[in-house]
Amino acid sequence: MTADCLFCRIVAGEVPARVAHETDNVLAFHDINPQAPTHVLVIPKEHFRAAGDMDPATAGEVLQAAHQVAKAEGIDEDGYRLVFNTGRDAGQTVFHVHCHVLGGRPLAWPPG
Ligand code: IU
Repeated sequence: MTADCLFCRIVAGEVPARVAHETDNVLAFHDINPQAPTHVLVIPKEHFRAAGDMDPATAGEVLQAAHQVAKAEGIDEDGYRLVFNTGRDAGQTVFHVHCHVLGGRPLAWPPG
């Protein structure tokens, strides 16, 4: 736990979140400012700054959970997007790695 990290505080139950999925190592919750009909964030409970900092097992669990969220939300058949914003140019604002699960409408490409 990193005391000044918002997502660590969500994992600790100190900040409320609408949980979509949880395992021993991973938590998924609905984004507070959704950009699509389904917008869920999947995070490892352990604090890592960005995607490349995760060990392979944790990264795999995050991806597996993201797919389970997509199935549970009913967006797996029409399609969905997984996004790890990494660093300033990508617009990362919370420095506890999170996988955005976006779907429920056609998503434009390329991203802005
Ligand atoms: P980013 O990839 O670091 O830009 O995404 C951070 C996300 O965290 C963003 O979509 C916010 O809406 C979301 N979020 C949240 O769900 N709850 C919060 O309290 C805060 C940010 I601050």
